[in-house]
Amino acid sequence: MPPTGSIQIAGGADYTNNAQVTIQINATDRGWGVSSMAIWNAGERSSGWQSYSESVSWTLPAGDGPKTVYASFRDAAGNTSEIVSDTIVLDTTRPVAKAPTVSLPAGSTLGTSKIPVRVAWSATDANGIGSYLVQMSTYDGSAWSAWSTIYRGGATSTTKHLAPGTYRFRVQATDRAGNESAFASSPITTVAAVQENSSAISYSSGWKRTARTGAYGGYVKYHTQAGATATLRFRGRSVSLVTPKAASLGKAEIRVDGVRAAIVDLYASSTQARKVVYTKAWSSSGSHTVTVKVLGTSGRPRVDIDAFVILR
Ligand SMILES: [Ca+2]
Ligand SMILES: [Ca+2]
Repeated sequence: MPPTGSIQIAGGADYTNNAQVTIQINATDRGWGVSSMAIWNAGERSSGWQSYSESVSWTLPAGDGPKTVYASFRDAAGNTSEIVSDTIVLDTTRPVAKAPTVSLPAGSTLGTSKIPVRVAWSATDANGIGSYLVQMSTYDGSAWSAWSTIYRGGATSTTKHLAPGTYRFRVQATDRAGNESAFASSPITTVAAVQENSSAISYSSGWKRTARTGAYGGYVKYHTQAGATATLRFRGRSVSLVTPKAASLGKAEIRVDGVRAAIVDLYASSTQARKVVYTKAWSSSGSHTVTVKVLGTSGRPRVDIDAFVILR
C-alpha cells in the first residue's frame, strides 16, 4: 500500500502577501511508514525526494495570483502516493482607499445638541477588502487633535454624532492578504448648525418664533399662510432642513438657488422632533440659497423651521 497524505499552504489560508510560506504536511503509511516526500510548484520541476517532515518553509513563484503546490510521498518499500496539492492566492499589491465622504442624509434625526453625520468610504483591490480602519481628527481653532479610531471592520459607513465643529476623517483598507493601503483623507469638513433665528435667514413677514418641546435649541419659527418664505444664504457643499413632524404640520416647497427642488410634507401621525426632512449636496463647496415656501396645506397649513445644518 502506498502512503496517503495532504498538504496545507500557510495553515490553509486563502491568501498570503508573502511568497515565503510554511507548508504543513500530513502523510501516513501503514506498514513501512512514510520515509520521503517530493514538493514542487505548479509549472516547475520537483525538488526531488527528500526526508519526510511535517513542515517545510517554501518559496512560491513570484507574481500575484493563485499558486498551486504539489506533493508526493514515498514509503520505505518504495511505494509512491498519489500527487496531492493545495492552492493559495499570492497578493503583494496594496489596496487603494478612496477618501471618505461626509453627509447628513434626509430622514436622520438630530440629537439635542449633536448632529448624526454619516461617514462613508471604500477601497479597491484585485482580491477584495478584508477590513477598514477609519479615524477622525478634530480642529479646536488652533490645532488638530491626534487621530482617533472611530471604526474598524468590514462595513463601508458609520454614523458619528458630532457637535458643530471642524473635522477630518481618513481611512486605511487592508486586503484579504493583509496588505495595508495608504490612508486616504476626507476634505476638512465643518459641521455648522444655523438656528431658526439666525440673521443668515431672511423671512417674509409674519413668521413667529416660539418655544417648542424637543426643538433643536428649544425654539422654532412658524408660519401658516401659503406663500410665506424663509431663505437661507450659505456657503457649503451640503444643506439640510430640520423641522418637527406632527399631525398639525403641512407641506412646504423647497427651492435651491431659486429653482424648485422638492416638496416636503411635515405631517406625521405622532410628533417627531429634529427631523432632517430635506438634504441637498454638491460635489464641492459653493455659495447657494435654499428657500422654504409654505404651501398652505388644507387643514394643517403650519410649517415650522427648527434649524438648517450646513456641511462645508
Ligand atoms: Ca491586494
Ligand atoms: Ca431651533
